[in-house]
Amino acid sequence: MDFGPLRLKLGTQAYDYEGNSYSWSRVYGGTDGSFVNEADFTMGYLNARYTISPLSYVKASLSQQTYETTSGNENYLNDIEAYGRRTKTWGSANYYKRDRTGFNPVAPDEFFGVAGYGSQYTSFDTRKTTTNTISFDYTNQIGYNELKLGASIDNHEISRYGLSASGVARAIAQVDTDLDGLASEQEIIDYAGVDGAKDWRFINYRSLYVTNLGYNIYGDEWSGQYNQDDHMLAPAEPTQSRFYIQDKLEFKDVVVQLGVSYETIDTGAMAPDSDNDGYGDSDGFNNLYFNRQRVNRNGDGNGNYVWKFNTCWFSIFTHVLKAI
Ligand SMILES: [Ca+2]
Ligand SMILES: [Ca+2]
Repeated sequence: MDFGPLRLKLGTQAYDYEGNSYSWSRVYGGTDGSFVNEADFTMGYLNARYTISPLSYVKASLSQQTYETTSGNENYLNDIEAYGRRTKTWGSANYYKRDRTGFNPVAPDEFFGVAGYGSQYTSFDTRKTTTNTISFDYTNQIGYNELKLGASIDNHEISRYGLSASGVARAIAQVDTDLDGLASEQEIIDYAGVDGAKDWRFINYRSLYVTNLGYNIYGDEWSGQYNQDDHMLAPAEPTQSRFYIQDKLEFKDVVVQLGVSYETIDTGAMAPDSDNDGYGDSDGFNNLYFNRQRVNRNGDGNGNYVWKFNTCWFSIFTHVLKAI
């Protein structure tokens, strides 16, 4: 297609990866329970170049890229409560000959003359980053000068969830008196009492090194609202921006490049801000309100120390001076 001085380029790229790693010493009776990692990447872009004159042009670009990677036990992957679930059903990926504590499987080396831990892979981790970029550059040749200026904005959305899922299995095993691998409401009440049962799940997950950004602590994706009961958090959305201007001077036997750029990052993070100036402050942090072991982001109910989006900017100036 001929758009005269306008040239467009549209492109896309993607890959999908799945890797398994087996550790025979960890697995009893085969490869069940091994580690799996899945990753995919997609990218699309639109580049435009507009020729203003034989000596000047403008380039602009729009792109989006997404990278997602998840690793865990291949039998359960996203099903956190199934990690290490115990069942007496022979042939099940969840089969365990339990020891008398009820927590642990009997290690294979107690049956056979082999070295082994009798454990399954019990960590889970997933992360996803989407980046949208918009940029433009302008170039103009004026005599000895090649003048360039441009700007770009990158907006990221980052979510992540990870925990030591073996702790979930242990917590369930602690209350699971009928040995079906599940913690029923009644079993939790029998163990922790009616009041204790309300917090039982929260308290158990909290201690498992849970990382949750764009998720609650149980691994449910962002629902659109912060929630102190399950600690639902929004994905991180930092924005980076950059502006630069440079001049390249070409003489007979020397080239001089001079430029300046200005870069910023806005983390888009929330913090308790007591005086509304857009920055978290000691008064805000010193007066956190708690409710049943959760930080209560609603403050004292009178609008004090409410969590707000805080602006956090930083800038880098660079000067380039080069002679060749
Ligand atoms: Ca049960
Ligand atoms: Ca403040």
